Amino acid sequence: MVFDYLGKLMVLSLAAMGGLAGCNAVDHQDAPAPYGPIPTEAQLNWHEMEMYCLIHFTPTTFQNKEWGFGDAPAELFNPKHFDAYQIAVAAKAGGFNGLISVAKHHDGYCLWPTKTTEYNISHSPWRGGKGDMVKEFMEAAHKEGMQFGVYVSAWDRNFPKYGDPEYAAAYREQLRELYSNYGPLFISWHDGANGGDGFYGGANEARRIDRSTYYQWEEKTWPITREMQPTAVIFSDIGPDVRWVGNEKGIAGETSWATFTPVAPDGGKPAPGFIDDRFLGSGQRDGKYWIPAECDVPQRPGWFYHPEQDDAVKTPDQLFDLYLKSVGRGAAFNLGLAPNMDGVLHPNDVASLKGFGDKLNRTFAENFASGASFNASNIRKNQGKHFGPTNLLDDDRYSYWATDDDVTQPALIVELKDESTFDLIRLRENIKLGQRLDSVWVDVWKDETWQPLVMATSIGSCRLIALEEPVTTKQLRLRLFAPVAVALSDFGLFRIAASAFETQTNERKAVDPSKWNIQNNLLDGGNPALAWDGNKESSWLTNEVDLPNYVSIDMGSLQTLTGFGYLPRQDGEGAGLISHYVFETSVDGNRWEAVARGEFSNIVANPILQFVDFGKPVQARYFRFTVEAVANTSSNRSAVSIAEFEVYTK
Ligand code: FUL
Repeated sequence: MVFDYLGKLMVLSLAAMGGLAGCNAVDHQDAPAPYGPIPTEAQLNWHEMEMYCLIHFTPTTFQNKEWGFGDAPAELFNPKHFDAYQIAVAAKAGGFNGLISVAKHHDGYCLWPTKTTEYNISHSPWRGGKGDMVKEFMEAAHKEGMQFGVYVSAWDRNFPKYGDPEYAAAYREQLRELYSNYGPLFISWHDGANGGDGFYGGANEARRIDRSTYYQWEEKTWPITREMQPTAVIFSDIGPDVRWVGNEKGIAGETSWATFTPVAPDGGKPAPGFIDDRFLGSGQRDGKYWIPAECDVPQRPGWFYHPEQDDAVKTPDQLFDLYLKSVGRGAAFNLGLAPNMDGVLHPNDVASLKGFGDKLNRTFAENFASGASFNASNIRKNQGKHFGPTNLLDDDRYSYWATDDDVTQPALIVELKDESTFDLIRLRENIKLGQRLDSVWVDVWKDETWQPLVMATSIGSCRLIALEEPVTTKQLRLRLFAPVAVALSDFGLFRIAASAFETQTNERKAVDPSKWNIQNNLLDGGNPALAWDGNKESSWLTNEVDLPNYVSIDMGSLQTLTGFGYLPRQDGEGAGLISHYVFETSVDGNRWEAVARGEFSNIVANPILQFVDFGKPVQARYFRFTVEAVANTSSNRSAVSIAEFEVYTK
């Protein structure tokens, strides 16, 4: 397996360096000319992978946080039963084709023995300080026949010189180390979150950097990737090879073009974390570059493991739905895996991955189009062997049915071998020739006439169309629309398999808010009751207020509290998302005790329920919630928004 994989990457790197010619009909003298931007060899490899996993595991796991501040002692990271194979095997069972190690997250802790900072795995008791977790992930991935990649956070909340050129140079050195010692990589993943408060060697302050100039991405940083890892695609908000899809829900736009032109919010030069995000999900039909989307989404609500999320693991059906909305829209599916403090995946995560993999296997086991006969309105130069529709049924993503240059709206009648029932249609273009199709209509023959069934735009590397109801037929027709000759490589019909799945549950009981009265409210404006009306769609949105500021609530009677939950607004708007808070309780409404204080990390990209566990039960009749700061502003005057606020009891 490993050898196959290394061999493949070697061919890829030769191709990337020398422009090795392929041997399919793309190079045929009569092949259509490519249309628009086309993918590189590294991008083709990435398209073919379709699905891979991203593993978040650092001291942050041991702090039950989403973003470590950079101050956790290095010894805290001690996963006694760490098993990279358990994780790789589970991912493989889910059908995933690659693993990405978060080699360093925003907390700055390096999972490999780097020379660039003391804040690294060699100061952990794990493997007696001799361990290299990145290497163990790589070996496990290769053993399971998966490709390997690295995520290295550019933001570093530990590094004392973060913000100075010295850190930017150290970051590049970290990349060099990772590019040297961990085999050929399929991806180098660069996050957009960058700058803000942190430990910074004890400075404990907020630091902002100029996202477009600090890292010299194009001038100095990415050339290192190109030189040392020519097989790797570079992922970031702006590509240059793979773009962020603009959300952490795992969903690309219904229409999602592989072509895209990144621009900064001010119309100027973009950078990771500094981009006009309006077209990240949809791409642009006339985009200047081939920069397809990657849909990243955690398997649980958060990227890191939190015991209270054990019952919120996405089910196989949910994962399959995300697969349709990512891979099925020409993007990749990057699923976040979160090992627990032991260093393995929780049984719910393992079971869900297995259920998802089984569902995929069973769904795609039978292609009802195989054995079909075709009647095409046109075949390029009448050369059925090279450009005929039977090429749609082989497993080669680059063999294809093509039309003559002046036939841009062809039709294809498909006569199935047997009458069949299906609810999933797969279409693929030969993307070596670009993204050519504007749209495709699928019709079925019913009641002696052609009836339109469904249509889709942006076909590209893979388009999966799930039907609302299964359809039974023997004859279909495709109508294709393009500005140039078409080059369709695949047509498949499938039946989505059912799946059964059960998680261990972990119920939380919320205190009844109908008895609540506001004791004191310094968060003026809006309707506070919308924050405890049970409706996730409505929010309490205040006026601009000075921060920090608070609201205090009388719950009407003494309660035993175990934690609280803040659900950020769910309407996709960014205003008023709380980033820092204090939660206090009181028995008499006069004397207050702080029971929790902290950060709601990653609230902008992933606005999920923020659950805070108090660690031990607290008796209180009153609680006071202080908003210390909101995300995405350095001003201490801002609106505040709360979709739902809950406090939990035993
Ligand atoms: C985000 C980060 O801020 C999250 O913590 C996580 O790593 C995710 C994959 O990317 O932008």
